[in-house]
Amino acid sequence: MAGPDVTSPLAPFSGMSVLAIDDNPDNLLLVRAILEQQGMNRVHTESDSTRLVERLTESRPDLVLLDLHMPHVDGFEALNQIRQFAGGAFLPVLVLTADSTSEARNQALASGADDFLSKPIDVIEVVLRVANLLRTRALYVDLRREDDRDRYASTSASQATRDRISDVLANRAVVPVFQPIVDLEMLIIVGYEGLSRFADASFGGPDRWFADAFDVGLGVDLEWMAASEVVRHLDDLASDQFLSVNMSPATVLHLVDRELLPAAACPRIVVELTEHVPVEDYAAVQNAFAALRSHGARMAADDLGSGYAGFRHLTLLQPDIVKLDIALVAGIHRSREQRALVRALLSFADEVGSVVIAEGIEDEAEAAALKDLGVRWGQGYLLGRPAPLPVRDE
Ligand code: G
Ligand code: MN
Repeated sequence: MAGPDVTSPLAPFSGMSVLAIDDNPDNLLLVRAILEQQGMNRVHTESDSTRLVERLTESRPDLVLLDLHMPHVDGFEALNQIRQFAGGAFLPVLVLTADSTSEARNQALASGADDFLSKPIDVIEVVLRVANLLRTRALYVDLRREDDRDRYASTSASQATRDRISDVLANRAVVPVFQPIVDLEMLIIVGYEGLSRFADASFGGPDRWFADAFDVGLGVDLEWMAASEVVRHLDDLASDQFLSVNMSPATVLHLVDRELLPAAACPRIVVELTEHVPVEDYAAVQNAFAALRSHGARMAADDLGSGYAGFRHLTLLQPDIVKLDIALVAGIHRSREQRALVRALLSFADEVGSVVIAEGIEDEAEAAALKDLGVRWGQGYLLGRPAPLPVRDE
């Protein structure tokens, strides 16, 4: 037997499996001789077409060479069986037959043959056509392998994320920090926003942790746990200070079936509806919040001016508190447009009885501009960074 011929068009495919089906053993010998001469080393032949499926199963071919006129199972029936066996995978079939009529050719091609050659055969043509079909098959196999690898990688990545979040949930491994909300005129702390910090920052900041949790279906659980850890500290605040907790719309809905805190604590609680996720059903959010609200809890529209939160959001949510996003606040002393927007929102809030809090105040100039406009409460690095609560002496 000749070794692989590197100059053969079939050289790159020498390890691929070929199955030839023909009721004439002489034809099979010829096909085998041609292919093996070109270096193909997995050539299988079968003269009994009733054994087709069995041979497909054991030889796992990358290409089938198929005769048309055979007793019992003819080429057309064989094409059917091959398609069924392949089950949607790309398994090329080259029909090789003594029947040179155009009817036979067209019918074979219409029945799903990928190529058609009739006798007398030209050895070079057979080799070239086989090479073309195997090249496409190799491409298909490669792509499918890559696809499987990607799918595997992404399932194992999300399994790792699920494990990481589950760990945090099981150990309640989130640290609440508190950022003061300050009366800009009197410079006294009127309340705190509770935020969450995660010990391992290598996966990103808190926003990333919550987004990852939502990706693997654990977002509500993580937000709920974080909110519970925040409200546990309510009694560490002065009794005239309020405490603000963050929730996504999906988490707010669970205020119906889970208890966040006793009714008596509600008057000092603000639930900030984070606005990085759109609210799909305002009525559901209102209903879920109704019980807490009836006990005196307030709702804040968070991050106004950043994402989805627009006028429609304000009218449908009817928040008690409007929190202006840092995007509206940063550099406000230099921007007539930002001041005009804040003035409009202040007037709106005043009209409907809400209070405005400016977030992300980083310097005196911003604080002064906001105070001039009439914003009563502010929050930001200038006034205090998120931190564990100071120990209070009673
Ligand atoms: O979406 P929400 O407003 O709840 O997010 C508050 C986030 O903003 C926190 O992560 C907090 O650390 C951050 N933050 C608070 N004050 C400031 C500030 O003055 N400047 C900036 N850049 N970020 C702030
Ligand atoms: Mn917030």
